[in-house]
Amino acid sequence: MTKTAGSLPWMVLNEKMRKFFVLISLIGILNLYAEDGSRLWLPDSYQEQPAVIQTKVKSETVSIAVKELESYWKGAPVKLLKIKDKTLACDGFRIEGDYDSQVTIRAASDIGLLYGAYHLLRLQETENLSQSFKIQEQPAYALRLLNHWDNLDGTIERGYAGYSLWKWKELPETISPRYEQYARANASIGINGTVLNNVNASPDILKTEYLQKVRVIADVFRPYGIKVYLSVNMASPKVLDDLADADPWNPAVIRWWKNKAQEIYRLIPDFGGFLVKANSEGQPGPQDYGRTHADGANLLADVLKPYGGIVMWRAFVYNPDQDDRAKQAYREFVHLDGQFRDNVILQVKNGPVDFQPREPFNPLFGNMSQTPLMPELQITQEYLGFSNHLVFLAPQWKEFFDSDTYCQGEGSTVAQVTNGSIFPHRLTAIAGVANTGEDINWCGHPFAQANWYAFGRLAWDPGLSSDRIADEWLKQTFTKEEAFVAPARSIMLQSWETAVSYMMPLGLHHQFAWGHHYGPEPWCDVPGARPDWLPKYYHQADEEGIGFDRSSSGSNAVAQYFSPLKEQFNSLESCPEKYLLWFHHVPWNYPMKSGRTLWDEMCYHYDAGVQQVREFQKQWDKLEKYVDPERFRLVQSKLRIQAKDAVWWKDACLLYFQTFSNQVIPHEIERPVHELDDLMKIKLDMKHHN
Ligand code: GCV
Repeated sequence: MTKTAGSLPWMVLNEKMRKFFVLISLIGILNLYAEDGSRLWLPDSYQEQPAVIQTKVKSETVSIAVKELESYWKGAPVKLLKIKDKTLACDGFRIEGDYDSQVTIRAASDIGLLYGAYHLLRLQETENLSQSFKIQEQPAYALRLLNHWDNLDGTIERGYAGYSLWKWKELPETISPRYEQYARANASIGINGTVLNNVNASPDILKTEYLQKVRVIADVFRPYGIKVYLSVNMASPKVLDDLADADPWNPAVIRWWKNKAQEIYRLIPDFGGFLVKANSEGQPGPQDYGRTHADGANLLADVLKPYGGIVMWRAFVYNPDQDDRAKQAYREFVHLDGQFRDNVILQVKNGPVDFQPREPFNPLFGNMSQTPLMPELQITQEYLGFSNHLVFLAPQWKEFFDSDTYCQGEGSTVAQVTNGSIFPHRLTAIAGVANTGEDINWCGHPFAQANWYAFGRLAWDPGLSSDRIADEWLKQTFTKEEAFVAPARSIMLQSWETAVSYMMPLGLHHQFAWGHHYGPEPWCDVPGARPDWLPKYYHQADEEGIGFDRSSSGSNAVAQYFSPLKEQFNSLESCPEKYLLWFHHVPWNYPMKSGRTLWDEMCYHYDAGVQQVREFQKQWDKLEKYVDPERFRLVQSKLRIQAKDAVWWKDACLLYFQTFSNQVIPHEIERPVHELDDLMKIKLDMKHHN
């Protein structure tokens, strides 16, 4: 089914067709076999007798709110009121009322009313709404964005749910119905922007031909409050129009970008702005011409400024010539603090290396008071088992948000440093690298949808607990039955720590195979390869011990943190064990808090990870009667893969590190089932994923 730009599905259905679809969806609901996961967490119990919704506001956005409530709200009449109220930031809303008599949603903007409508429906699905209620909600970050690493040929870098949702070849004529479904899903969790293309950006995205396609997507997203942004390649003027160079100080280059901005805004008046990966992993950038990151960012900021656009400049930079990759973003950016235009925001990955299973927070957070910083989280599971492993990421992100930077004394958490409460920047934002693709269930693994959901909810309110988010998602996605929700939630809440245990416990990081980031290859050695792309660079295992010494006697990365954190990380005794091998090279016999030696503790962690996945399998199997067969079996089969992979990780890492520790694996632990030599021969064909 295709449709014309800007129209909504219910507008194109006549009454007969509507009834037909209601019937079809009823059959769908009754037929558990039809549950393919495409609905996500969105409401599905479409009612023939629409709810009573009153409003005087006339806009496409508010019509969506009305339609959603008419279709799915089962309670008393709802009034949507637009009011002038400074306590409601532009996207915020207030809901007051009683399930049985009257509910009023108030907001200062149309999109606030839509967010209020989705919130009300969420409450209906997840809480017991018999009491009267009064809720006020405001987002923590003004801009809540997804980043798609989607290429123009339809592939997705680090995407594990099929090809891209964006059908560039068909656009602008053909508009996939999924564009609107995508917008609806995002709006339901408060996401208000999306970067359509990969940060490893093709200059082609700025060709007129592509901008016309982007315009059509922007038109579909607009009523849902979603702005479109693009990743741009800094060499675009040179590549697309044969300019002599792409030097940000060259007047011809400046003119080129000015004209491009004008062209974009003529097509898309509310275009959000640019995301830039420059001088990183081979991407061109201002340093190619002896200019700084600030020079590059400011050039783009100046051309976007008249239209209200912003520049999100990434701080993901590293260079093999330097001593420690983890220190480099800080080194390149802190001295530029204060030099960026006010419509530039630095986009910083949560950790100092690269979305590893667990990292301490990036020390840039708290260290650039004059520059707004936006966290970049990775929803797609590049380093956490792709779409095969069940890993709920809210606990990882909570650990990050709640980390105390100490930049203004105790209690200066990453969330506060970035949401404008400690450094009062006008621009606040957060990005998540999307895990969506054209798979029918959007994300590959049914539980990977929970990470998309969790990102939206935490971008709105980083104070929400992982428990609450898991609970909400399960109830909306599967069933409200507590006998299902409680055990499934418990699996979700343990799953991240479990994956860390069987992959890289105690601060180990980047032990992935060359060519893909799925399985283990701690032994990997590729002649001539960049040293900082090899696991050995990170584990540093030798006969003495294991771990990267980032203490004051090593690379001194600890010095980039504020006191008392730097002292805490610096000392072997006070460093939290979860970060131990991140900051220290630790002797194999070092006594851990458990009373075990480091070697034994590592063995226990790997084994615990394996045992926990087996436990997840058992718990999941017990839930069969609550879940439709289709999703039940898919999760079941993926847990089998995860269990096998966990053993693979455990055996590979323990057998390999044992060649250095020369110690036995504690006898009470399950024995390895592989030979190291065999594991070293495994070469996965991951072409599709790279
Ligand atoms: C889009 C890591 C990933 C790359 C990714 C890069 C980035 O290196 O493996 O695929 O590129 O991060 O975030 O720019």
